Amino acid sequence: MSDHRWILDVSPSTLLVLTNGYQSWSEAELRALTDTQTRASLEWMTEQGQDPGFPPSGEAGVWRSHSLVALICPDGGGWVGAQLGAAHTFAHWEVRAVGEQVSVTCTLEGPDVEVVWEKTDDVIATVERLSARLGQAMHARTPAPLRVWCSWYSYFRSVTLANMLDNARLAREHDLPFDVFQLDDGFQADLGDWFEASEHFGGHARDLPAELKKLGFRAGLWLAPFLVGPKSKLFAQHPEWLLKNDVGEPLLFGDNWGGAYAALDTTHPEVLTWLRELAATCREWGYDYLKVDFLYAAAHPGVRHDPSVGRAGAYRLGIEALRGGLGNDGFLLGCGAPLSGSIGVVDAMRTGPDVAPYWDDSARRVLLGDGSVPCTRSALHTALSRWYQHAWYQPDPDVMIARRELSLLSSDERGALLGLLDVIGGLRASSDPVAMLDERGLTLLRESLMISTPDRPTTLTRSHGGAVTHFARGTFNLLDTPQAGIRPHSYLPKPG
Ligand code: 9PG
Repeated sequence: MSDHRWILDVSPSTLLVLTNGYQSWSEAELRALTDTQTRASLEWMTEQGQDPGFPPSGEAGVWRSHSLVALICPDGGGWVGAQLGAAHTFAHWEVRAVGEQVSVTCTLEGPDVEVVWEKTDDVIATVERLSARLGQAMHARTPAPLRVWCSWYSYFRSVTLANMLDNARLAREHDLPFDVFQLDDGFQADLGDWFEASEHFGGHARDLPAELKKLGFRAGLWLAPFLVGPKSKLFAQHPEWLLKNDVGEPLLFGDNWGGAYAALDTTHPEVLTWLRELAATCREWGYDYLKVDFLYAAAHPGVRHDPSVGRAGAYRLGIEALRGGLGNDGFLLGCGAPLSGSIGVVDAMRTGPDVAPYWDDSARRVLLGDGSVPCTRSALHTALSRWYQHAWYQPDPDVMIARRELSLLSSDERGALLGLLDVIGGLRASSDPVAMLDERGLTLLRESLMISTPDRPTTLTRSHGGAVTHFARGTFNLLDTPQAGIRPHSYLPKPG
C-alpha cells in the first residue's frame, strides 16, 4: 500500500471529472464533480460490475476511478493522474470536493509503481499520452482488429452446434467478411466442467473448429476460466483450489446462472497448471481465439493459498497461465476483466457493458444504481468514455445489432451503435442470426464490419449524457431529449 495526495485550489463547481471503472463492465463517465457517483444497491451488483475492494463512493462530490482520472476546467485544461505500471498493482484514485478546494488521492494496492499527476492545457492529449506510456511500459499487444460472429446476443445459453454451423454457412453464402466464428456460453456442462457438453448443445465444442475451417473461418470459444459452479464436478473434486472466506470455506459471490459462483485461487500452483492445460486443450480442439470472461473473479477479495500475492498479482498469474496455454500466436479477448492489469497479455478487451436489443434498462440502471447493466445506452456510455484505451489492447465495444426482428432498437439507436464502432475503431462483432437479415440488415451489418482507425474527442467540456460524446467524426446524444439539433439516442456524423 502506498499513498499519494494532492490539494488543488480550484472551486469544485467549475470542474468535470473523467473516471475509468475497474473492469470491462464497470461504468466510465464524464460528470460534474459535484454530482453523485452511483453505488449499486445490491451486493452482487458491486461484486459483478464494480470493484468490491474499491466501489463507487455513492457520495456527492466524491469520485473514484481506476488506473487514471482527469479533472477538466471550462477551457479544456485541467489535471490528469495515471499509474505507469499495472501488472501487479491496482491504482485507486479518489477525487473529493472539499469546500472551495479539491483533494485527490491515489492509493496503490500491490507493489509500488510510478504514479504521475500532471497539470495540462489539453486534458484530451494528456490522457492519450499517459495511457500510451502505460501501454508501452507494459508491452501492449495491439494486433489488427478481427471481425467476429458471436453466438451470445441471439442464442444466449441455448446455443447449439447446429446454430453455429447454420450461421457460418449462411455467412459464407452471403460472403460476409467475418474472420472468426465464436461460440459463447452454453456449450459446457457447468462452469468449470468445460470438457463436457451441455445436454442441449447437440454435440461437443471440439466438433466445431474443423467445420468452420472448411468454410474459411477461424474458430473462437468463450470460457469463464476462473469461475467454478457450486454444483460442478470441479467444485467437488478440488475444494482446495478455490478462493476462500475468513473461515476457510469456498467464497461464493456474484449472481448469474441462477445464483452465486465460486472462483479459482490463481496463487495455487496446481490451478495455474490446470488453467494452462485448459487453454492448451481448447487450442488442440482447433480454437485459436479465446474470449475469456468474468475474469475479475481471480482478483476478488478473499483468502488465498499464497497470501503474499495481492489481488492484482493473483489476476496476472491467472491470465498469464491462459496465455501460456493458448500460445503467443493465439488471440485472447478479455471480458469482465480488470482493465490495465491485462495489458500485454490480452490482444483485445471488452471496454463496456453488454449491448442488448433495447436502449435502456432504467429499472436496474437508475433505480438500483447498476451502471453495468446490459443495454445499448450503457455500452455506449462506458465504451465512449474509454476512447484512449486503444493504446492498451484492441478495444471491443461489443456487437452491432443490425437486425430489426427481435429487437426494440430504433433506426437512430442502431445508428448510435454503428457510430460507436466507427469512433472506437477496434474489434468488430455481430450476433445477428444471418437468416434474420434482409438486404437492409445485411448492408448495415457490412457497414459495421468495416475496420476504422480510432477517433479522438473534440472536447471534454460538454457532454450529451454524462459520457464522452463529442468526437471529431461526429457527436452522440445519449439523452432522451434533443440536444443541439441532435435527436435523442442517436449519432450525428459530421458532414464530409
Ligand atoms: C455469457 C455472457 C456473454 C457476454 C459477456 C457476459 O452483470 N450482468 O448481469 C452481466 C451478465 C452477463 C454478462 C455481463 C454482465 O455477459 O459480457 O458477452 O459472453 O457473459 O454469459
